[in-house]
Amino acid sequence: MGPAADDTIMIRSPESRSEIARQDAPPPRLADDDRKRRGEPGQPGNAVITKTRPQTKRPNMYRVLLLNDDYTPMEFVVHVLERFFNKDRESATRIMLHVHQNGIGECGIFTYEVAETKVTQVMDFARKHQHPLQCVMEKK
Ligand code: TYC
Repeated sequence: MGPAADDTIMIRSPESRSEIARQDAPPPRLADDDRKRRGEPGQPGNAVITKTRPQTKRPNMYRVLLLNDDYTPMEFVVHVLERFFNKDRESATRIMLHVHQNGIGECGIFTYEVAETKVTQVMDFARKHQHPLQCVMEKK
């Protein structure tokens, strides 16, 4: 069929053309497994479930904490926070004073292996300098 008798030609936007294409098109052909899953008649066979699910579980996180004691010098604790927890002097001092006044304080939150490494590094460093500083981790 060509143009209408009055020679009017309708110009359609791409959107309305695709609307019509969708109405006229046959339903999409189903793969064999789709027919089986929908319980339609077909060849008996071995259906393999291929549905996937995003594997994006968040890792468990661990707080690394410093404990207060009466002997470790304040300056040593500030140095530990700068060296192993990448704190600037101001935040390191704030955290050290928090531990000094409250008995315990958070240095950072990490995945298990990173937290474990930080605890080991701090404990080894304190022992090497003969300070009784304690560092622990706890699951969030
Ligand atoms: N309480 C210690 C002092 O007065 C300082 C200190 C702070 C020690 C924090 C440990 O985790 C600590 N010298």
